[in-house]
Amino acid sequence: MTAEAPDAARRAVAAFVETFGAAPRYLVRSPGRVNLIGEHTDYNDGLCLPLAVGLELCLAFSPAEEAGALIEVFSEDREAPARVHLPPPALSASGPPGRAARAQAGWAGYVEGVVAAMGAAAGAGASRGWYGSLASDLPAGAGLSSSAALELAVARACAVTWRRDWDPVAAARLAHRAENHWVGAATGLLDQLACAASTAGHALRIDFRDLTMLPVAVPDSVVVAIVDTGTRRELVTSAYGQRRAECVRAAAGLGVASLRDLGDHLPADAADRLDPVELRRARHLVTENTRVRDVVAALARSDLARAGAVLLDGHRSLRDDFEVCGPELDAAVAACRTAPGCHGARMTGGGFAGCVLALVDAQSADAFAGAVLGDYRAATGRDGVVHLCRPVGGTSLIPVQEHLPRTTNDSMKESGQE
Ligand code: GAF
Repeated sequence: MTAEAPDAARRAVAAFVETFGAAPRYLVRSPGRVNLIGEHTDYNDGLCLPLAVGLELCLAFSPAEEAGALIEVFSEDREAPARVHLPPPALSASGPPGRAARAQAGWAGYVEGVVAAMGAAAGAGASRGWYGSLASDLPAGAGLSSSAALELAVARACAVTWRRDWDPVAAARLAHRAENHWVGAATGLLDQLACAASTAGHALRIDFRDLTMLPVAVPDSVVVAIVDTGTRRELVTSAYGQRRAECVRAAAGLGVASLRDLGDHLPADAADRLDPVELRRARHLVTENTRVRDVVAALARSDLARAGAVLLDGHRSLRDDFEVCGPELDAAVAACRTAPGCHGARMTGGGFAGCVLALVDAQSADAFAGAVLGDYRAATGRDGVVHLCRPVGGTSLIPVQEHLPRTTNDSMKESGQE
């Protein structure tokens, strides 16, 4: 089936009203992301081209009246709230704290880690608590950055409450520190930057060597179709760390600090200096950076056929050279290729499970979705979900008023709170 229009904002506000008995002061929306091209390049100083999508997490919150209070976040699908006492816990660059220090596991650990990272930046300003309710339309573990969306939403709530200017790049870096040093997931900065710094209608070309960013318009004639294969992975325990280590070994074997330094070609003697696994990893990185440049150029001239062909190349590289594909991801890409209006498709995100994306003519989007889901089911016996997306802007505050449940809205009008 194709997905319903998301309404996380309305659910977050309704949950807040039900839990706290009043309307929230603020509402944050924080999007998920897909990566059009440039996979596993972020931790290799490379290039990538993500975009934020309208599947999002929303956090309704109010600052506490008293300083020195608590941060407390309820989630619609968890019984226990995340609680962080102020002053924020200390975040160490030496690695994730042990279980005793990192009191909360799962989603609450992300809340705790971001409060710690934002608190370190805010210093004595991090004295006031806040309380909130969140709702999400982002499936966890599907490769759409539900974690980064949560991190950035919490960062935004802290910034509002502690009266800090909102700098998307600085916030992304702090959220990334929390993920690396508190949660203990050794990921790159791609997800946080895409969630924080994307602009509507555009993908974001990021150069991880110097963090320069360039919005790249995605032609109005296409949608980005996300095909959720229904398979899930756990980033902390996946082969992600192993791939990172293989890239480091490949760079060392070729005498460069990072694989980006190789430019557009492997050295002629690369096969003599690397083992076969390292050679394949290095080849993916070198060709993937070139593919990012190719897709940026193709989008600039609205050459969707070329952009789609490069996506398909990228998929083959992730499958055969970087070896992070899986049978369901491969079956979903095969289903996309033959579906109406499809220019190209690839797996997206860390890999092994989750989602594929396709560039699809907007006019053919519904026919595309129907064909893909039928073929995917025939190939795997699984039901997928298609989300038809256009690029949206990064984490932002949105008006509370239009998302209030009708009864609350009416009583606020009556009591003159508008
Ligand atoms: C995951 C990681 F979190 C990112 O940093 C990035 O490496 C991606 O996999 C692969 O491109 O989403």
